[in-house]
Amino acid sequence: MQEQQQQLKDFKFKKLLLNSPETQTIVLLGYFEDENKEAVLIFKKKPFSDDYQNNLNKIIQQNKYFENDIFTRYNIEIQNDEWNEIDLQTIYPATQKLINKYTKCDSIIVVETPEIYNSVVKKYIDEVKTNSLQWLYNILEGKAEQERILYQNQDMHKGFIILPDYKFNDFTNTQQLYLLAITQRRDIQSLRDLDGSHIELLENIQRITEQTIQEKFKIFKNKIRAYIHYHPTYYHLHIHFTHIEVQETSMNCDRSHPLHQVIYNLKKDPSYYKNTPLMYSIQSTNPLYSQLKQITEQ
Ligand code: M7G
Repeated sequence: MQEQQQQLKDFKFKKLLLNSPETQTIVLLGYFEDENKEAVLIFKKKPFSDDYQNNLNKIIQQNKYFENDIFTRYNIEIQNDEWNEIDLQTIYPATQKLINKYTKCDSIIVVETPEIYNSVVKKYIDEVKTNSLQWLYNILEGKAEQERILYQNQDMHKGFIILPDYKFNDFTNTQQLYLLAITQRRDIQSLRDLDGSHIELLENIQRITEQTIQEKFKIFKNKIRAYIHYHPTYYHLHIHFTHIEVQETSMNCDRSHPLHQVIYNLKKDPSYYKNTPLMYSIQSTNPLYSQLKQITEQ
């Protein structure tokens, strides 16, 4: 403990990797004694504790900086209290991969027209589509996570498997429920491949997953979000089902397409996802980034 505190005092700052007002986090890169052994420090403001009256009594400064009608904002300072506490995670020595993970990267908004999809994106998906899918094939082929499966239908065309996402581990905390429905068929890489012929499959997945969640976790469908990512990380059709309390950056509107909306769109127009422009954000670490940046800057 003593040694750790000493080290923090000796930290030499090199670079700011991230300053995020949304997550109230800053990430610093630096080192302790040896400049070649880098350290990452992640500072995050802590959630409020619930000792309200005691903390309010400790306000020592109150400066108004905004007022309009009934709306007023202040900068306040609280003496010595847990509301000011900050959580610090250190990674030392930090690998380049971890440094990249915590570094803010540039992002752009892409409106992917069918032309952009057909000329650039499809080629990329065809090249990488089976990359990193081994974990998912292991589940479908009965080689991994079999004890976690909640429902399965082995039919190679109509079948699918429902199981917990690996982010959901504490089954006693059902407010963190996060399930995946993964299709047996391997020919649907993404939302772009869906057409009217898949409506029955999607409706079955929706109905059976909602039933399974109600039976196993006693949660009604009005507490469940079901959505598909475009672009996903893994190009094999899977649908996310999360409890409404799950706060995940992965469900942000840049990537998530609600399942009920997808089914509705396909019913209205069986070729909807072949013809519609799709908007998303893409980070500079994505291999498609430079090509799409060039196209979208024209
Ligand atoms: P995605 O939409 O392809 O990408 O979702 P995202 O990760 O950017 O959201 C894939 C989902 O699969 C994510 O929610 C992952 O947490 C989950 N996942 C990834 N892996 C490697 C596994 C795994 O091995 N087992 C399980 N059960 N879930 C996984």
